[in-house]
Amino acid sequence: MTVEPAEKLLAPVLSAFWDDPKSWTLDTYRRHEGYEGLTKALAMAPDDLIAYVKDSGLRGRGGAGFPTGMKWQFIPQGDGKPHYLVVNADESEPGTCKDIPLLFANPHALIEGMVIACYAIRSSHAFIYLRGEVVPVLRRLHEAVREAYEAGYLGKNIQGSGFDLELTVHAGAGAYICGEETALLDSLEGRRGQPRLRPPFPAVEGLYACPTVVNNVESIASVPAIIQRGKDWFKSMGSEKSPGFTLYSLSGHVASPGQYEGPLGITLRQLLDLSGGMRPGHRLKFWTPGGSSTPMFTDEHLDVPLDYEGVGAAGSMLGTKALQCFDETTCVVRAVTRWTEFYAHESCGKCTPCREGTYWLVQLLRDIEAGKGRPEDLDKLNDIADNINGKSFCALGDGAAAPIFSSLKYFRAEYEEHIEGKGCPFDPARSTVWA
Ligand code: L3W
Ligand code: SF4
Repeated sequence: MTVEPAEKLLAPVLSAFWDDPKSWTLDTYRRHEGYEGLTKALAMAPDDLIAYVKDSGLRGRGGAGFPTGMKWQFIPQGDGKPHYLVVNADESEPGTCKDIPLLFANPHALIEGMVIACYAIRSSHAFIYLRGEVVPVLRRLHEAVREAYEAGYLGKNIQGSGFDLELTVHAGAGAYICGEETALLDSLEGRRGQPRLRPPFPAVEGLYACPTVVNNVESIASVPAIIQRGKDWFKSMGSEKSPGFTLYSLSGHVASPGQYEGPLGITLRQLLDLSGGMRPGHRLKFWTPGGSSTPMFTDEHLDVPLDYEGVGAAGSMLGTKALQCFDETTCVVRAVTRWTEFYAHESCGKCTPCREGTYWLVQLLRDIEAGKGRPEDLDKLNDIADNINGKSFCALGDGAAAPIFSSLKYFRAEYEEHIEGKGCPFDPARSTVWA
């Protein structure tokens, strides 16, 4: 696995020893301060631990950036009900490739973080909901959980603290919608994965109708380092409202795709400088800051700080920090068509705007790409996306609308070229781009 640290800016944390031989074993993890954060955490009172994570400013790394400590604080205490922690490892957002590599190379960071989180929210049973297709990761995770039980980091009376925790690894069946937290809970309960109405949020009524924290893999895996090295160390990186380090997935027409760990607030220009830039002889045309569900950017946005506020102010969302970069040889209509086909395929069908709207978007986009588009189709695309956005039951609908709006905003002329020229200007048979 290739890990290119953003070394000029920050020493890597979660990816610090991914290149060590057998980086995934307990022995290697312990050689790198593994489970020392847990020892410190178990010496704290649970409420103090929650307050500490809240003060660190850690925000959810799954897409929405919700404050992690605040989410833990929502779990009612003294309610007599079981509490659960569910880790969302159903990584499926197009372009996103950071949780799976993290689990493959360093699974104990997640397990340690889970024990700390469960101690804080007073949960005695935790679950990892893993994307089912990644069988090698599933095997490695099972092995790491076995090691943790054997070493007394899981099970009864963890490290002599009197705290007990059982951890279950569950493999999903490969539906994108099961990455939506409430669909994930339905799937984990054995039902068809479809989003639930919120509120009640999972923190009040989640798994088996009990208070449940659902956190992304990277969010929980970041906790041990925060406890071990301190919240001030964490806050010394990133920006005031988006502190800390994070994993970026860099993909597409770049010289060195891979996972890059750096502070929040770094720019794509800096990441490209560190990683060798676009592939030789080509220039950036458009990119996504957080997967295809986030509005696309162009080369005018290279200096946007990659934190929640910076990306938001520039008109998009940080999302999963999946930086998909496309050069001038890419047809934006074709890229948007492929993404929209994905959303139409993965739409769970529960609500009409998304189920019907994504279908019609695909029909229009395919026609335009094939040279059968009409001038009025562009307004129709916009109208359909407008009827999906904010009117769907869950965030998948908004995600499907995002590339339509943003591509029409920045590349309307390219759509028009397809319609007027009755075909794709990037088609090798018609184009000078490929010559
Ligand atoms: C208790 C309240 N809890 C909010 C919790 C809520 C959830 C979290 C964020 O979508 C985004 C989406 C995708 N009491 C609460 C509360 N919460 N208010 O906070 O909630 P929310 O609704 O802002 O976001 P979400 O529905 O969880 C997540 C975007 O992420 N995304 C895709 C992600 C894909 C992956 C992946 O493949 N690994 O993560 C890309 O951008 O569009 O906007 O926990 O319960 N009052
Ligand atoms: Fe299902 Fe799409 Fe509606 Fe979400 S927006 S509930 S995925 S049909």
